[in-house]
Amino acid sequence: MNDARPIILKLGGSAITDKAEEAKPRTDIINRLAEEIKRADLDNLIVVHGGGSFGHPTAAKYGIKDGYKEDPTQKFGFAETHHMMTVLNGLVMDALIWHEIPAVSIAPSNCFVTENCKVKFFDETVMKNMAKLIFTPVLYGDVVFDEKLGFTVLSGDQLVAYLALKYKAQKIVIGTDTDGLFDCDPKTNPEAKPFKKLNLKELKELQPKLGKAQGTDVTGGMAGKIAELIPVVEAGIHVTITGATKGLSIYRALTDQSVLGTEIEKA
Ligand code: IP8
Repeated sequence: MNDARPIILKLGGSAITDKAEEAKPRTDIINRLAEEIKRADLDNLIVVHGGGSFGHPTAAKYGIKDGYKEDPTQKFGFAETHHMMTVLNGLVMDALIWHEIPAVSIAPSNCFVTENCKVKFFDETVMKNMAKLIFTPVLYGDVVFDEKLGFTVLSGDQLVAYLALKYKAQKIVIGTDTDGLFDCDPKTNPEAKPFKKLNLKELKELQPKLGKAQGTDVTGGMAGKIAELIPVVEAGIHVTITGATKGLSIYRALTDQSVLGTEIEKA
């Protein structure tokens, strides 16, 4: 990587797609996010996006997360899920390129291999060369080959945590479809209370209480996200979770300004 420790931005699948309908992008939001990324003008940014209604329904239909069960239709499911993710990634890339960001996508299925769903191998050659020349790598939740299971799903959240720990990220910004973490689902409960700040201990206590995502989500929704973040927060990396669907929260979070959302720190 270049000398600067990276800032990692996760664009949640629930923000960039409509999870109520299969393969429905929210192109207006994707475009606004690209505008905010351009405006933040960071040369050490890594973008990772989720699967939303592109990756999850196909992955669920063929049981990709739990591995290859000798069912040949699953092989097509693996290929189709990857393809769906490249379609969503293409829309994200369209917006970034339109805003003149030197973004290049890296398909995790081509450079990550897991073992029992955890990253075992990552070929970082391309990533390192991109960092040297200050490109903006764009990764996404994807299907990957797994040394024990044959294949599985590698979530964008696991990628964020892996890259943050590997490259000692300055900070992580997570854009979701809610303004941070709440004590219950704000989309179904108007009484839901937001958490403005959480430390590691509070995050660990909260994790088992968090609900599953709405719509199909093969990688565990908010509870899965927090499980991935715990080692990152333990390593002292600051995490901001904020809304990506409106306002300028992503721009503000990327440029160290206060946002409506949840700030997570070790102590
Ligand atoms: O939305 C999952 O990525 P996530 C991607 O970050 C697939 O959990 C292929 C379902």
